[in-house]
Amino acid sequence: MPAATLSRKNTRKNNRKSTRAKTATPARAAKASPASAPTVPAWHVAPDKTRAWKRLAALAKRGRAMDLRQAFAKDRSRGARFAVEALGIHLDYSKNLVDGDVVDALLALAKECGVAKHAKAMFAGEAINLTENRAVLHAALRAPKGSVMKVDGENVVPHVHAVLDRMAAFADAVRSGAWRGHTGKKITAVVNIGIGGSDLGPVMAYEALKDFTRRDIACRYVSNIDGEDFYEKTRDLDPETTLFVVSSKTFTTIETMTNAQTARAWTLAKLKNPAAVARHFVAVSTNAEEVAKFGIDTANMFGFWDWVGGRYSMDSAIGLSTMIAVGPAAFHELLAGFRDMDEHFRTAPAKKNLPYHLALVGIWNREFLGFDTVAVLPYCQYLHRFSAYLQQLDMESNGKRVQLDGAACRWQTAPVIWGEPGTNGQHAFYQMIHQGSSPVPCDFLAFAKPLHDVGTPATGMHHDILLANLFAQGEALAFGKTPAEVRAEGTPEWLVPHRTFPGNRPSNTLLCEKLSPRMLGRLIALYEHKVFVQGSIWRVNSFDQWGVELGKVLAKRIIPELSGAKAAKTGHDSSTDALIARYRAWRGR
Ligand code: G6Q
Repeated sequence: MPAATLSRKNTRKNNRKSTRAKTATPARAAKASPASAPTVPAWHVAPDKTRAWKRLAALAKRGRAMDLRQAFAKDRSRGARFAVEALGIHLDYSKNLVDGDVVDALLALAKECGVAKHAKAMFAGEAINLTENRAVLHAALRAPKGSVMKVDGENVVPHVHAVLDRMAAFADAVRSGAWRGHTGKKITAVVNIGIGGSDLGPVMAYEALKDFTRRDIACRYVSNIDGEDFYEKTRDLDPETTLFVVSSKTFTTIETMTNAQTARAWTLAKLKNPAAVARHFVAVSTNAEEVAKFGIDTANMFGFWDWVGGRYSMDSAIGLSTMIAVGPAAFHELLAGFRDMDEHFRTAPAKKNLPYHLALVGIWNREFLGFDTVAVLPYCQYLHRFSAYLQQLDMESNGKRVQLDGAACRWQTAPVIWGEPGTNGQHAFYQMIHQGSSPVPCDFLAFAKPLHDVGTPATGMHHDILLANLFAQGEALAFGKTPAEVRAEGTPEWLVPHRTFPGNRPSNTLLCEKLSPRMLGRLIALYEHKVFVQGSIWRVNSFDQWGVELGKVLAKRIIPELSGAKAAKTGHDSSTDALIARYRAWRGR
């Protein structure tokens, strides 16, 4: 028997075994939104009802007038005083417009708002996603084997590890070549089809951990319904050596399902035989029924659970492409990093707690100083998708305007998150950050030790130049350049205002030791918990996303109006009607 056939048989056997394991431990049935409003725990105090909030409001005037040059001159230890370090991550928030009173009041705010109690409820598997009556237990995805984390009285950790073990067996089979395509060839390209939470995390992680990936298997990510995405990502691939991972929690998302159908047709156009689907498609989903309907053998399905939100799922089976890329051992290191940060968040006192500080300074900037956006600026090319990932994590979680009980928020919630890697951004939009009319708080992020120390003292050491730029940006934003300093350089008087830098522009610097799967896990969990602390204080449900629904429903109605043979009487507003008519005309319909 040829080796390929033998190993294919073995993999089938493994899958059969693991399917049995999966069905023996069924995923908890999805719950529906409760019919009547759930009770919000009494300790979930609205922030503006706390003493700390009033204190912060009183301190805001002082914060807005703060001069960072003076603050640093007065307190030589400021850089060390307003910094927290844990797990190889040094967070310096001293270049924000804060003083000891502000930090004390922010910590008191977290306490009065019951953040620790809320976190305890989350880790205990309580249904803190109140509008959907679901537990929020992404922390269980990285819980160690043998530990206990319960949802509805059931320990979910064994289920998590059963799936992780199946993923590892599958990833190893693909990596070793034991898993072959329909015509017996080795897989050389893995294409993840997914969108939103089923895409952004896996892409970000693949890019971030590229140095840890094998180069003989390329991973690509198709998300957009725009056919150009599928076209470009597959145009140089061979169906015989391509494996599609269809990643969709619901398996009903129009973009993903359409791309998956297109991928199926693309595969069968060459391989002809529908039996090829079983060798070239696997699914990651909570919906076995839809997976089977699509034609994927549920033996090739990797499950997760309704207590994992899409944007918190990259360390679940949604990370299958990541695991294939970096291997099971490195994926487990990534999980260990998440776990390190979970433990730190759960157990470190708020005063020394990284997620608390990042979150609290953010609330100060957003609410009390009135800054609307945050730029996340990694000085690391491998993290070039990190800001895009955080956009969803932060804005889909906390971009809400009503509280848990439906009352309007009387405070600002999620800022706009945006960013690009440094130093590229410096040559693009930093002008606005330094001299624009609205200050933009920045999170600078870098690793002290490079993965590749490129350059020589003679040609220039890339990493030293990179980090020097990062430190310089924080300095320039905080301390600026006064008109007197500009004049002292002999600048003509009329040019002085143009060349002056106002300073007092806030930034955090996150200096980490070295990028690794473990460090990446720590960083992602740091931001997950930062978002949690903020959502908790803002008293919003960080785990639903009703705001994405309306557009989807309207699009479904418009699709036939665009493609129908005859223009229908659509009855939209005059703007939408005219746009539809123009589209049809230009498409010759
Ligand atoms: C994330 C959101 C959303 C979701 C996508 C894809 O928290 O719920 O971004 O991940 O809409 O959904 P499916 O995985 O169900 O296709």
